[in-house]
Amino acid sequence: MKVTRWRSQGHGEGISAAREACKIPGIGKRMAEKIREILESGHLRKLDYISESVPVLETFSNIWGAGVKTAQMWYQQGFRTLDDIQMKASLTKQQTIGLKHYHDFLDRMPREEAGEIEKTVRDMAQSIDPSLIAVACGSYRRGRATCGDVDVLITHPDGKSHRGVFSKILAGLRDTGFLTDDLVSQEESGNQKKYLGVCRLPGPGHRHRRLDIIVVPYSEFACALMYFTGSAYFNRSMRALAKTKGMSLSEHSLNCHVLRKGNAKITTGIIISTTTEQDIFEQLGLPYRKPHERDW
Ligand code: DCP
Ligand code: MG
Ligand code: MN
Repeated sequence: MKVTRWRSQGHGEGISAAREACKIPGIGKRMAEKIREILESGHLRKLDYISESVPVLETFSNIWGAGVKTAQMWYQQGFRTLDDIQMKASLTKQQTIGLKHYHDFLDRMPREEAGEIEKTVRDMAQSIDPSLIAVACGSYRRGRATCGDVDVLITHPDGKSHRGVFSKILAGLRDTGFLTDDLVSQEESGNQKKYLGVCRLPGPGHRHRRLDIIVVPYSEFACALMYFTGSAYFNRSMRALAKTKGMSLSEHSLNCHVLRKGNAKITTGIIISTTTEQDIFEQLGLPYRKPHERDW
């Protein structure tokens, strides 16, 4: 962290300026002490501590499953390197996997590789039921040249045969050795099921890659597709826009006649049937944007 150092012209002026500063409403004792330290020495020692800890905290919070709080705790326990974490920290199952694949997970894969991973999941799904739809969303669908992970959405056009395929697909992918680790083996959100894990393409030279899979009912396909395509920022703007129109948008549905009191929803409103992403844009009164135009 770069800190601009500044020094008062003369000692006397520094002291009197510090006294002046303390009179400003809202400047309490602690802040006044910091102002005094800077004016007297041209330096704030606390910043040295912060600038030392920042790169370490960043290294630690890049471990999958470790957030800022965990990183800070480890720093306070005296750990400074990944070796320290490996040898001394107590890790959750997820963090152990995150540490094992630390460098692979930070490396973004070329989109061609993401395409091969998508195909592997699709082939497995369609070996179970040839009518299943499996499509990679996320940064891949937005056309990015590199992808941090692969986000595969699975559904069935008959509206019911998506049920029960989630565990079959995962079991199949485990049996072939394609899936190597599970981070979250099943997360449920309404009628949607989500898997977060790790895979590796067969053959030499392939790294471990993060893979997310969701299985959704066909009635939620359009909203799930839009959500899972992102970007996260685009999703936030779309939700905010829906709100201004008395509507709500989620990975499940687009609703209208939503009553809110401040930020709280009073009624969930009525689901507007949406078959395609175009329908969602249209209902929100927006011109359609292709996935690669949602990359912000
Ligand atoms: N998503 C969201 N809000 C979040 C996280 C995710 O709306 N906090 C949605 C939008 C994302 C999609 O899920 O595009 C997939 O999430 P990823 O974390 O895989 O993000 P991307 O695929 O967009 O980028 P990356 O290449 O880093 O995986
Ligand atoms: Mg992704
Ligand atoms: Mn993802």
